[in-house]
Amino acid sequence: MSEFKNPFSLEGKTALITGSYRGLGLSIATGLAEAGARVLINGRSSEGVEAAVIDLRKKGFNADGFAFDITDAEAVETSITRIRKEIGPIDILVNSAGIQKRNPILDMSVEDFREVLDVNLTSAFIMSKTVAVGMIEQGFGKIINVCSLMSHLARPTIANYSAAKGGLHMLTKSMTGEWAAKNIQINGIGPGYFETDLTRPLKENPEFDGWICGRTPAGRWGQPEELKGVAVFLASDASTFVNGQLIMVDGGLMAVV
Ligand code: GCO
Repeated sequence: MSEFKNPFSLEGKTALITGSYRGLGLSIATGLAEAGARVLINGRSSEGVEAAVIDLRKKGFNADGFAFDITDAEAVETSITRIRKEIGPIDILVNSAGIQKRNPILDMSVEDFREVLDVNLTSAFIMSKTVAVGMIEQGFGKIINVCSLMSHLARPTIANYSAAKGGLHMLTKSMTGEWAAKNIQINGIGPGYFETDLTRPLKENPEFDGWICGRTPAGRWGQPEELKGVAVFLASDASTFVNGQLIMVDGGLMAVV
């Protein structure tokens, strides 16, 4: 009988996850580590990155940290060169970094629009085009873009975030058009409403909390650990013919009016 190879194993793989010292990014990084990957934690805060790496190592995972600004093309180039030299090739890139600056459009500053687009969309362009060079050289790679419910739907006060996440969905498809033939699989994950620091003001608003629980068929908010499985699937050999897709993890919200 042939030896069974677990298609979901990430043993021997190195994954770089942006914005991963907390929130959904940290949960995704933890899930990839649990599947056997060496995980590279990123964020602008060196203290936050260091604390996350220490905690992951305490749990027995193979983790390192690289604090750099993913919106700065030069810093990205320098950091990816350093990672390739100190760690080795990057097999999996997760573009998870994201910020939120809520305001009605008429009250939203151009700066707040630009900053959200920069962190939530342009950073994924910069990171992916930099990391893809090595993936093309080695003949394989995985890019996972953390999109959103807002890649499909809008709601008042988050025009910047929705424009960014809608763009990230199309960037996922654009990367597929150019890199799928190089054996790079590029896909998106679309979280619904999850309990994180970013959504805490919403969860703590009884009216909004009640609306989400009523609007979501599962009747509740998602928990960060519930993103691990789809991230491992898209990062693994179980998805080598899955490309350009956006897999919603939203408790059914997109499926039911
Ligand atoms: C909001 C929230 C959402 C969630 C998530 C949903 O203000 O409505 O911040 O944008 O963060 O993106 O998928």
